[in-house]
Amino acid sequence: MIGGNIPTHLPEREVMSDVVELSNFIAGQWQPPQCQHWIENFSPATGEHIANIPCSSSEDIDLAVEAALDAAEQWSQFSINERADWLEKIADELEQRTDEIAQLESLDTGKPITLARNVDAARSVANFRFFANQGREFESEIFEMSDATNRVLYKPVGVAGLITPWNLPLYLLSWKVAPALLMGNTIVAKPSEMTPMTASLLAEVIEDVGLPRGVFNLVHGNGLDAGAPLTAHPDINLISFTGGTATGREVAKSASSGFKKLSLELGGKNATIIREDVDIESMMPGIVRASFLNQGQVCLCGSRILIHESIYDVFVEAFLNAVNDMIVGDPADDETELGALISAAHRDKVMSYIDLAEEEGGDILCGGGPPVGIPDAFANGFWISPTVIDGLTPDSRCATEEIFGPVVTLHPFSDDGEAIEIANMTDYGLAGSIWTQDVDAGSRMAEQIESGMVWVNCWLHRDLRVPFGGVKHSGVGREGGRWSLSFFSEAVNICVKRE
Ligand code: TXE
Repeated sequence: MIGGNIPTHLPEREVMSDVVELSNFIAGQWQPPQCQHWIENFSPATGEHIANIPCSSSEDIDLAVEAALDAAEQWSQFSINERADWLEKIADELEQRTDEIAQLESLDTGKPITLARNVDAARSVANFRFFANQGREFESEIFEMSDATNRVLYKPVGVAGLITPWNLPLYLLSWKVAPALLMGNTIVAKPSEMTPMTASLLAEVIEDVGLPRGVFNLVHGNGLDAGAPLTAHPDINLISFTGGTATGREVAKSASSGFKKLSLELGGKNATIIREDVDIESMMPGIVRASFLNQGQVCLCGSRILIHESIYDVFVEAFLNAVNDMIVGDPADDETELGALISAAHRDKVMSYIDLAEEEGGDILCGGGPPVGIPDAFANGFWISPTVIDGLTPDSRCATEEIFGPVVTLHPFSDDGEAIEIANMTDYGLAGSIWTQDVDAGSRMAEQIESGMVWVNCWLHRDLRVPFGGVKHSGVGREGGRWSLSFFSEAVNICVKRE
């Protein structure tokens, strides 16, 4: 059962009565935090104490940065093709451990095992393979002038500080590690203190494939004690951060004084627009997925559904039927569609928004609290059943602030113009989706939505070559495909004048 199902064969982890003790991985060595302080990690599904992780401090960050600096010269000497081969080896090794990744991710995050297997584990392997291929296809540009030749070199930036959140732990870490390594950087990674397991697994894989020591360093810990010293460290040249907008603001302040290269993937409050001509039945699975994937804890989730007034009642009835059919429960069960929220604090934050919705005049159409009849084993876990709220104005706090849970609000609109106006009514600008039989009209609307990504008749349909990132308070910069290669390198022009 959950909590007892922790692999015990991993040499770097000490297992004491089912509580795993994780270590930092610095200069190729597994080590405890210098201060010997630890953070307790809990299973979201059961509330059980499952791991102790290093509560690292600036001392550990200093050691990791020093190791990354020491390894930088050697790593930069490899050709991009050789580094692509390393990525491929990491992908192969991760692929061998797919089931273990899925189990650890499901245990650590409370997400359904099928999601962890099909999305988290699969995408983590795919990220390394994708960037390996990008490296092999990579060509530096040449710009000829009548009397000179310009060559563009892509040099490593130096030591990359990678900070990742808890919702898609290895998926997002691998999305940063793969291009950072490919372009010749060395790394200090700090994963979320709430989901440390698969970051340690990645470090094991990196050790197993024999990547030179110090090229990849892992420091566990919380944001203030480990994350902040990492972003402030003078020898960190680049920071790639995915997390909340408030934290992103702190990271940006810290990075700016050192003129570090910065990429921020932050929160979202994305609109799902249902036009009057939508085919409700065939599109409903996609719309429900956009609303509740990973318990709504994906920055791209459509947490506001805007519905044309002419089909409002019909759509809402069909939507509620589909939501009520979702299987909420044991994350380890293959049938489960919705698991637990990441922590007690996050569950309380989401619940506070549900309470606020009632104060703001909202009508809770379903959900609104823990699932009814949840088995005893999960009584101490962090659960909220899928919640649908009607009757809020589109400018209410619940409809404009990021809740990041299994909660959606419903809003009618009268024409495309009003839908766009509502969609753009938040400080966020990450993503959105439009559901319609008129794909031309949908595409025209998409252009007017203030966000980095808009899907028409689909959601989170990802081609890894395309730019990924947000506008407004959803972030700074783009990653994905050549945008990642560009971010994780310094483009240098060499101009040679001919005689
Ligand atoms: O994330 P944090 P939290 C949103 C979501 C959620 C809110 C807060 O709305 O409710 O953010 O979540 C590290 N310097 N998203 O508090 O704090 C931290 O240790 C450097 C959206 O869990 O942003 C972790 O590794 N690092 C998001 C990482 O930042 C710091 C996914 C993210 O944690 C730091 C998660 C500091 N001062 C939450 N403080 C998305 N975009 O998908 C914390 N960290």
